[in-house]
Amino acid sequence: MDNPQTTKVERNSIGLALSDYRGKASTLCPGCGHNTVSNQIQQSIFELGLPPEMVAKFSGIGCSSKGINYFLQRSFGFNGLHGRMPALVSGACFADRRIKLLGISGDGDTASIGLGHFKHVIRRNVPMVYIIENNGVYGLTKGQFSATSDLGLELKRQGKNFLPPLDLCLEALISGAKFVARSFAGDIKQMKELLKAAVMQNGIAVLDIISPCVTFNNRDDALQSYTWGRENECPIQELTYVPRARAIQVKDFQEGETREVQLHDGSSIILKKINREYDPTDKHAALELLIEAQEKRIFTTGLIYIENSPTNILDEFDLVDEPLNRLSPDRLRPDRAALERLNLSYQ
Ligand SMILES: Cc1ncc(C[n+]2csc(CCOP(=O)(O)OP(=O)(O)O)c2C)c(N)n1
Ligand code: SF4
Ligand SMILES: [Mg+2]
Repeated sequence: MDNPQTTKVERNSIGLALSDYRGKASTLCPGCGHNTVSNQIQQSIFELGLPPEMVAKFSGIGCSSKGINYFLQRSFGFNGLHGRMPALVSGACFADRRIKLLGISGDGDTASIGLGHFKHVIRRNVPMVYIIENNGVYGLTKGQFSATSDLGLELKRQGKNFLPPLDLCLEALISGAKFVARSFAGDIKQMKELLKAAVMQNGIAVLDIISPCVTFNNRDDALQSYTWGRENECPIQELTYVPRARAIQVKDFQEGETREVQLHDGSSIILKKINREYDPTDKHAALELLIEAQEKRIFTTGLIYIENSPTNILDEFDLVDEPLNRLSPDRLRPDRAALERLNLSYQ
């Protein structure tokens, strides 16, 4: 007999529970922003109804890069070298074009040692979601300044940072990224909707998430701290990702206040204006927004730029849809017997 006390487990469109998308228990500091990002990744892949086995996650080195262990335990995964995650994803995308590729990186991993790789993976439009968990320090090696540390940031053991920061959204935009967004670990609703849209993008999607390091860079006045983020975040829109199957039911949004941007698979993202007219399909407006944010220290979050990407790097190559590593032995050519005959002929 059913126990009436038993609570029903929520299932997604393919019948899986959220627990099917979990990873190992996190070993990061309690309160680290990276833990929130991991949670929202598993939540968004669950809500999208993607089988975990159709996702592969890659990273470099850093607390952020350790994060791939803490979500989607059933997915493929590879923890690589510092700053070299893009090279791994670039190789992997050719193995099976149906797999969704997630790259997790830190601001040190991307903006310092890996900047060249970051820019080239964008230029090549590798179909992936590139997530930077940006805390403005090298967390893993005990809090040195990174290339996104704020100018004038003072840290206990480092002194004062005298170098200006790089803005990774700006770098992504000028390198040709067709999806550029910024979010904040303290704004989980926005982050989740952006993650879902990013996963459904056809080419590269870059998501710079301000993800505070509570151990080395969380003073209230630090640009990448929770307090500063909560008090200063200026979202440019309220976002809702609408899957293809539900597109028809989304007519309750008021025209004029909202804007729908279609993604290549028929799903869309609904953008509800907050406090300024902003068109995320206008690259010049996106550049202006980012430069203004940098100059005036405005913590702008949301979908900064989107351009539908009908093709990506894989379309430049004559690839079959079904990857060779998924073919059963009886469909391989030459077959085993023919290979053996060939080998014998060389003896
Ligand atoms: C080639 C190389 N150089 C330096 C290091 C040392 N190292 C490990 S992690 C790291 C920086 C990590 O910072 P970030 O990417 O911002 O990640 P976080 O820990 O802040 O999440 C550095 C410099 C390394 N592992 N390999
Ligand atoms: S040192 Fe910082 S970045 Fe690393 S786990 Fe702790 S809070 Fe997170
Ligand atoms: Mg960092």
